[in-house]
Amino acid sequence: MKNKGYFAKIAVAISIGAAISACQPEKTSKQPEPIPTGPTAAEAKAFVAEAEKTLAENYGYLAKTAWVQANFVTSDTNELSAMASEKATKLGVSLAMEAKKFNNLELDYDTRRKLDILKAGLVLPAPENDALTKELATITSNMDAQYATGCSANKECYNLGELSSILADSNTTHEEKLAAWVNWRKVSPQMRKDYTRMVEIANQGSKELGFTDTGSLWRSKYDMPADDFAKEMDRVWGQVKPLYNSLQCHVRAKLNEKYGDDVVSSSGPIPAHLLGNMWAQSWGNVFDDVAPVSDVKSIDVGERLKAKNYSEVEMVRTAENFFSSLGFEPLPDTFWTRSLFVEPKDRTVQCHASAWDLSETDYRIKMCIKVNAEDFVTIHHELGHNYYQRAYNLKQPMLYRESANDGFHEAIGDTVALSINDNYLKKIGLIDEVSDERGDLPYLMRMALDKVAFLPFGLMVDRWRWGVFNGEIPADKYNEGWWNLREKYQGVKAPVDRTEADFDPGAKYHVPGSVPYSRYFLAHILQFQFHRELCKIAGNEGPLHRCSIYGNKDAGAKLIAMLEMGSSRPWQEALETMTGSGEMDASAILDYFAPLQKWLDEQNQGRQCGW
Ligand code: X8Z
Ligand code: ZN
Repeated sequence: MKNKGYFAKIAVAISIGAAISACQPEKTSKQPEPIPTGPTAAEAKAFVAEAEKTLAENYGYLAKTAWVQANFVTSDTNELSAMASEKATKLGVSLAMEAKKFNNLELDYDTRRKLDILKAGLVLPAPENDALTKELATITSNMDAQYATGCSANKECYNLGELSSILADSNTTHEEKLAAWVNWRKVSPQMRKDYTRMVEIANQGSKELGFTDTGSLWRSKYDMPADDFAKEMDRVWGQVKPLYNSLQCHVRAKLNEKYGDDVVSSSGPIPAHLLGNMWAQSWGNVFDDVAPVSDVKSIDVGERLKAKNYSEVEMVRTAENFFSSLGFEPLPDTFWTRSLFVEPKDRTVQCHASAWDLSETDYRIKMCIKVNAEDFVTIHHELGHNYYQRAYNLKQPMLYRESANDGFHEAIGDTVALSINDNYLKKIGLIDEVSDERGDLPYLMRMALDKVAFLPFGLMVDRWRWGVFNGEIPADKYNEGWWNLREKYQGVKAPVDRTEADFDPGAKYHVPGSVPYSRYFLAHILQFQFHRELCKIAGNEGPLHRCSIYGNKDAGAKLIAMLEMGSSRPWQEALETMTGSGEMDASAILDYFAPLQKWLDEQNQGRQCGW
């Protein structure tokens, strides 16, 4: 599965520590007291081998329990899943503790790297205490189920898909949008108590593992010191912020024109319910309100899919075909029989899209697909996870069966989806004509509304969690802290007064689900770096947004080679293999949007930007 962190990969606690300590020499009274010696390099190696074996043996059970829970959300599956995750956490903690014992040894590269992976593998470590481990597993499973079910404490239930459609529709009134926005946030206040407790327990667990808090544990997974990683994100954000500010400024001006000063001010943050998305994280749905005027009609992929009567499964087949065109093997038959593509009518499922590897041959996605452009891209996103999983599962030992860093995992499908442009759509018969350069600005605007608008959201979610975990945002200021960051980074504000009776972070899947979010920020930068490089390999000479790598086996081979590395080398090396440089670099996204940036700057002349 691809959302719970490494130790979601494991199930049953088997103490391998016992086997290792049984190898210590026996003491006898006749011999002199031996000088106490620490563990040896050979023991470290043996421990790692045993850990990989244990993890592999236990992976399938946990994965299947989680799959069943996400596909049939009931109190029973919830309980079963909590039991499995409790055992997995215990095993994860015991392996991490054991791994720490080898801290001071000189070791070969792989043994050291694998020990480091074991030490930082958990997302929410519990302390070594049975009751607390059980409590943590229970509250996290409960929050997950509450989000999937969409019911408030007083049993009013909401359908996120339906509410999202109201926000996405540029013809609904702002009052209707506000009601949809507020209603979804009635689901989360009940999570606040559990969330607070979760933070306490996970922090205690993180401390036992030697981290100052859980946020520091999360930041330590990037092949650099935790503090440097936070600075690295800031550096990259600094590169793209001017582009974001220009976009925010233009969108605000257009929404101000549409709704008037009483609803959208022309100088402050934008009310969050008017940006076409439940969390104002990507703004593609306000395209019609903000698009450059052009004499060529801009292609709405969703409309084309509907016009051609695409089914949900056909959308997935089309995405598979793209990956096949790059040289990836087709997905196994079981992918098609075991995945969930359409929201079932007769039961509750966790509709948030995800991709799963249940074994080395069993890959699936779970998605409540709608026939629209956004979901078409998300399907590519999810398949990117599956192809990554298969690539490293077939080449790497258990502890390297992960992406170079979690941002890489999130970037692969998106990279491929950057090639969904007119040139590609014509090749697959979805459109008849490729538009000339008059179509460029509208196309870039569509892309920016999704990709550039996302960046500060991708950054702020974990700024909030880091603050929560290190105590800078105390439990009685969770909501205030959330909206301060929303405003600071995104220039977006709550459309109505919020108080600490609300728990708005809980209305975003990844918060109750404890899925770290920095990965998406990284992915939104990396995918443009990958795209630029793959386009170069494909011999593209035109602007980046007109390049499609569809059908290019050389680009595919480059991509596959990186995926097969899994997490065996530091991510900087994986990046270098792919792009020739190990630096995360926003110049690719800036290159891509350069024509739009120019246009936005012209539009914004005379407007007061910033908030
Ligand atoms: O959660 C996802 C994927 C699954 S990893 C659908 N994404 C983030 C979100 O929906 O908030 C993709 C983009 C950001
Ligand atoms: Zn993803």
